[in-house]
Order: sequence, then C-alpha cells, then structure tokens
Amino acid sequence: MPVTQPTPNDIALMAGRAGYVLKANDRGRFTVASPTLYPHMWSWDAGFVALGIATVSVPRALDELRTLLTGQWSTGMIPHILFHSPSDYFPDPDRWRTQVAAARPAGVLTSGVTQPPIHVIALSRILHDARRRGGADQELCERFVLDTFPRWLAWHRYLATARDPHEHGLVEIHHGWESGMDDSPRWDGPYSRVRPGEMPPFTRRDLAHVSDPSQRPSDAEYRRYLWLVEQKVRARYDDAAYRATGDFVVGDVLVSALLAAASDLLADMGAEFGADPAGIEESRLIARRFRTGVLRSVDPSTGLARDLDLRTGEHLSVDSAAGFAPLLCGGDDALLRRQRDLLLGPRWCGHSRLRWPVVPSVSPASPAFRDRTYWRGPQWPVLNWLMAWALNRSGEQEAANALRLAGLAQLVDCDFAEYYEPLTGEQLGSRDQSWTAAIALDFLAARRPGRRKHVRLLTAELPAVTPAGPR
Ligand code: 9WN
Repeated sequence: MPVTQPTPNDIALMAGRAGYVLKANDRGRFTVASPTLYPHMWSWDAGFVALGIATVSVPRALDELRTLLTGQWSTGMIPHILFHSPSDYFPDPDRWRTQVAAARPAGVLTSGVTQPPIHVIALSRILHDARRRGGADQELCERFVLDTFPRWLAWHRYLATARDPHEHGLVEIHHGWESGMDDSPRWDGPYSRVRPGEMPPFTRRDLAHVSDPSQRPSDAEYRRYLWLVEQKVRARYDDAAYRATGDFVVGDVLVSALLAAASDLLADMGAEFGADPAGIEESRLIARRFRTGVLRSVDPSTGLARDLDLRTGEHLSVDSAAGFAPLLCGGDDALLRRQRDLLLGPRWCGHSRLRWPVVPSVSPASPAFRDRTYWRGPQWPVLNWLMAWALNRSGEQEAANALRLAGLAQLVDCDFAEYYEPLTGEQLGSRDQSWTAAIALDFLAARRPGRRKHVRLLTAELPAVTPAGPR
C-alpha cells in the first residue's frame, strides 16, 4: 500500500496532539509511560520521552533524565520502573520487594531489573536541540552532560561488569522485561526452560486495560515472568547469586548494541566537555567490546545478529527486529549495507502485506510472526525510530527518511498507540502512549544526528564464549 504523505494540516494537528499527550502524562518531574496501563516511569520509555520533549523544552527534557537518575542503584543499575503513587499496576513494589537489596536507592521505590540503555543516546539528541537553541538551554545542557557523566558511566559500567563478567561482549539479561521486548519469540527457547516453583498467588491487572487479552502475553508467560522476579528476590538482587541460581540468563544483542552506541556518544560528549579522561577511555573500551560482541553474533547466512542463551550456549535464531543490532552500533560497513537492504526489503519493511512500510517486531515472513500479539509481530514506533536514527548515523539518509515519513504516516490518526497491527494499521495496546507521542515530535522536527565515526572490526580480540551452563 502506498504511503500517503501527511498534509500540512495533519502535521500541525499531530504536533499539537503529541504535545498535548505528553503534557497530560506529565506528573511534574517525570512522565508516566501511559495514562492507565503504565502509570509510572519506565526507564527506556523515559529516554524516548526526554528526546521528544526536548523538541519543545530542553529544561523539561533534562528533568526527565534527572528524575530517572534518582532511581539509580549504588551498583550503577538503572531500574526499569520508578514507582510513583500507588496504582493498580502489577507487579507492584510489594511484589518486587527490593528492600532485600543493599544497593537500592533511598526514598524511591523501584523494580529490580533493567531496560535497554537508550539514555545517553537521548541525551545526545537533547544536546543537539539545546545547541540549536543556544543561550541558557545550551549552557544548562552542557553543564548537565558534564555533571551527570559519572552517573551514566556507572550505569554502562554496571552493564559491562555485573552483566558481562566474562567479557563476552554481550550484555546478559535476567528477565525478558530487561530486553524491553517482553514476550518476543527471541525468548521462547530460554523461557521454555523456566519452571515456575512455589510463589505467592497473583492477579494480573494489565488485561483490564486492553480490549482483547490476546494482545498481551498469556497467563502461562506471566507465571514465568513472576517466577523470575521471585528468583531475583531470593538472590537478593545480587547478579552473581542470580547467575548461579536463576533460570533465565541470555546475552541480548539489542541491549549490547545500544550500550556500544551509547558508550561511543558518552565518550565523545565527555571528551568535548572535559570529563575525566579515564572515564572517557573506559567508555571507549566498553563501546569496543560490545560492538565486537554484537558483530560476532551475526549469522552469516541471514545477516542478522543472534542472542545467546548463556545456559545452553545456543545462538537464538529468530527473525526479530533485534537482529538489526549491528545497524545500531556500526563497525562493519559491508554488513551495514547488507542490513540496510534487508531492512527495506521484502522480508521486513518492504513486505507486501504491511499496511505501513515500517519495521515490524518480527518479520511477517517468519513462522513466529503473530499480527496482533505484542512483541511477536506488531509494529512499535520506537523501534522504527531506532532504525531511522541508526541509518542516519550511518550516512544512509535516504533510507532513514523513508522510515521517518512512513512512521509519520502511521501515526497520522493521532491516537499514539503503544503498538500497531502491521497488516491493517489498527492501533493496539494502550492509547496516548508517551513514547509514541515523543517519537512523533522527534520525527516532525526532522533532525539528523551526527555521523558515526569509522571504527575497526575487532571480532578477533575477544575470548570465545563459554556459556554459564546448567546449574
Ligand atoms: C513491563 C512501558 C513498558 C515498555 C516495555 C513494554 C511494556 C511492561 C509491561 O511496557 O512492558 O516492563 O507491563 O508489559 O514491553 O517495552 O517499556 O511502556
């Protein structure tokens, strides 16, 4: 189906309505991920929200990141939820029981797992806006970058050490929620080995907020999700203790690629503003290690990156959008061109049955594809934004612009849904989802990120991966 370009009227309405959604979801110093289904602050949502808000207000965008940092644990970990006032969201703080963890922050209730490290990427976008505006905004943002440099470095260092103790170059996740793609078929293999044991009974609340339960993960999946929370609590949120006892330990290529890209940017910004040279060097090393880990995970026959089940040593070959991780972190120009063609080609954005030519979470050509089920096929505007951002950084402006324009056309209904049915374009999940509105604002502002610097391919430098093995 051809992409009809939004009219100037559509664009004005979209900008106004996106701003309205973000304002309505604003709780003062942070933004709820959505008004009903997700009434708290989520970590990677906050990154996207901040970069969208920056197109309107740099100080308010920085507040978003500042608030997120109040939830940082003493290990450096940024938790995936900062809880706000009591709500019907489940699992709630009583279920997370983070009081068992010595590293939790004082005065803020949080979850005990992470989400993808998008934040420094967002910060670099905010800086871009701040510079465009100049004056007080620029000054405020440059100060913020320098002041918070050690905090972002601590976050990245946490992922690079506690979550990659053997320096494989892949960030280990302990829960599907840590990937941000909760029920993706990427995790079907590892989850099949999660065997829920005794735990307190629970009632799901998410189903009350969607019109059709099949759009959400199943009850069987939720039992596994909560069992992993239980295992984290029993390990007192100590990563080594969980690694020795937990059921789900997987090297995530998308998280790793984002860590590499964010570490490149952190080093660049740090160098520019005179941050601690040792921290800058550390950041560059982190970028190098995880870029290499991602490139090494690529299946030569498909051209897609593969996660690694660290319990079994198996590469997980699924046609998921996470396979485009190398596009995000760069490092191999030939692979980059191959991924660009794949992404725009008939298995992905160019698939003939798609309503809008934007990236689906799973290829419609894959047997794992489900058109309405959460991360098993639907299109998530934030994923499309990431692909467009990565293409732009790689000098692929034409391809990036095609995704941007199609992404805007998809959002012209101004519902700002959580995700979209890829074959019909129907809005699914929550409405007025903050990060979707934020992406619309960013796409409307049509800014281009700076080009990525050229890096050498370094796959030979890493030790072979030795999986943790069964417990
Ligand atoms: C669990 C908030 C979050 C997103 C995730 C998305 C969904 C939560 C849930 O909503 O996850 O973290 O309850 O389903 O999968 O990516 O950050 O928008």
